[in-house]
Amino acid sequence: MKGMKIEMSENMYANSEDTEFYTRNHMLGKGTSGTNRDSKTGSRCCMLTAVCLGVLCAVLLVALSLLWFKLNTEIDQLQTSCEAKEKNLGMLSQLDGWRYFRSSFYYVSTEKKTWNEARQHCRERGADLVIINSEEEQKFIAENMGIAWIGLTDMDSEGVWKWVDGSSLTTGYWGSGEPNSKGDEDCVVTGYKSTNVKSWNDYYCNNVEVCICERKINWI
Ligand code: 2F8
Ligand code: CA
Repeated sequence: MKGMKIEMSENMYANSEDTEFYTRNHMLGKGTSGTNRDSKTGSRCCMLTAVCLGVLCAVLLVALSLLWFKLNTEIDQLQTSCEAKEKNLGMLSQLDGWRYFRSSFYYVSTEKKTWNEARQHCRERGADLVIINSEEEQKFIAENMGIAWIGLTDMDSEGVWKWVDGSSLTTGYWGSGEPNSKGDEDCVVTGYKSTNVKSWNDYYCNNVEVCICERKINWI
């Protein structure tokens, strides 16, 4: 008897859970197969999201490709126009004695002057004595110009070589045994008795020599 009672009450609970499930789904309009429909709706949602993502990726890919193509075309055009400008500058500079090399114009004076006078001569032409920043630049100068003043001096502090813009010397192209000043050779010439790249000599500033002026181009 006691066992039957327990069974009956369990059935009652089971029935009441069924009723609750039916009522809830009925009210929601799902009927008894709601779980099935939920999963169908869910997978449709997933598919839609996947399609949307796919379309988005494709659009992005096309946009990036177009942008890449446009940038490359513009870079090519700029390069061509820069090359043409450089060529024109090279040709123009030869007309009035200035020579063009890697964003600078160079000019060798015809008159011989002391280092200070030479610097003044360059400045009057919107330039200054040459500052040599690379081996390529030194090679260009060594190949095209003879012995001449450059914009390097230790007149402010013996043995401390400074360029005319105040920057320190990092790489020097000194000739063999140079610099050898005992305090009286504070200015520098290039091409001293040599056409080698390494041809600098520290020299008396009051000697008279031709000079190399450099005028940098500001492209901006
Ligand atoms: O006139 C100064 C000049 O004299 C010599 O060159 C001829 C020195 N060279 C050597 O001692 C190798 C230069 O250093 C010096 O500046
Ligand atoms: Ca010397």
